[in-house]
Amino acid sequence: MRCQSTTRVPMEVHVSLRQLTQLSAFFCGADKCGGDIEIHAADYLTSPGYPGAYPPSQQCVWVITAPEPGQKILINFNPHFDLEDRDCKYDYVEVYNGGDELSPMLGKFCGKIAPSPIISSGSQLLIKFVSDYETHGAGFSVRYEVFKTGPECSRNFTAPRGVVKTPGFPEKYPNNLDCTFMIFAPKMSEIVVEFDSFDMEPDTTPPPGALCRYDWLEIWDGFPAVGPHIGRYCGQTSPGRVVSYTGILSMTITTDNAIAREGFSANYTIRERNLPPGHEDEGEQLERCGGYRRWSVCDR
Ligand SMILES: [Ca+2]
Ligand SMILES: [Ca+2]
Repeated sequence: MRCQSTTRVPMEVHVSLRQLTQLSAFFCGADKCGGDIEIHAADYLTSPGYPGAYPPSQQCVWVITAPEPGQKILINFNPHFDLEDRDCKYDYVEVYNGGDELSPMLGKFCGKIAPSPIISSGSQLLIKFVSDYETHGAGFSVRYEVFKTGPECSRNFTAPRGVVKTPGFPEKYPNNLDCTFMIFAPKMSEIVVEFDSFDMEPDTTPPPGALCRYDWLEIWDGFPAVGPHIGRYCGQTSPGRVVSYTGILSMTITTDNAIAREGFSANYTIRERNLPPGHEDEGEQLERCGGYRRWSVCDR
C-alpha cells in the first residue's frame, strides 16, 4: 500500500515490521479512506491514492454533514473517473441520500464515466467506495459543498419600476444564498436604483485586499462579473443611489452559513437617458459600444 509521504512514524517507538505496516495502514486509512466530514467550505475527497491507482480490498465510507439541518449537499465528481468496470460487481462508488446505508441509494457507479452532480434531499450524504482484491483504476475525486439556494431566489426585472430586496425582507435573509438579480432596460435608457435600507453581516477586520468576506451584495453595470464593477457592500454601508448606463444592472447576493441581518430593499426606476446639451451624440456612441460608458472598453 502506498502511503502519503507526509505520514511519519516516530523513530523512538520500537515496533515490529508487522505492527509498523498496520500502523502505517491505519494512518493512511485515517487520512484517505472514509470518515465523518462536516462541511465548513467546499472541499474534496478522493479514493485512496487518487489519481494513482487505488489499493485493493478497500471499503471506505464517508458521511458528509451540512452545518445546518435545513441545508442540502451538492457533490460533483471529477471527470477523471476510473473504476474497474464489470457492472460494478467488484469496484464501485455508492451514494446514499442520508447518513447511513439504510438510506435510499442515489446511485452505484463504476467504469470511466463520472456520475452527474448529485444533490441530497436532507443534510447528510453517504459515499461508499469498495474495491476487491484485483484490477484497479485511478479511482475518483469528488467535490462537496453546501447546496446554495440559487435559482429559487434569482430574478429578472423588466418592468419600468420595481422593488429589489433580499429574500424575506424585512425578516432576516436566509444563510447560504447565492442569488442574482438583473434589471433590463430598453435601449437609450438608464436604470436608477435607490436603496432605502441596507444591513448585511459586517466584516470588521478584513485582511488586506479582502472586503465583506461573509455576506455581501455586489453590483455591476452590466452582466455579473463582466460589466463595469460598481461595488461590493456589507455591514451598514449602503450603496445609496446607483445608476446603470448600459441598460443592464446586475446584483448578486451571497451569504455564508451563519449570522444573518435584515438585508436590503431598493426601488429602481428605468428612465430616458439624460445627456447634457451638446453631448447627445455620446448616447449613440454608447449604443455602438454595447452600452459601455468607458471609452477604453469601447476602443478595444
Ligand atoms: Ca477491482
Ligand atoms: Ca452571514
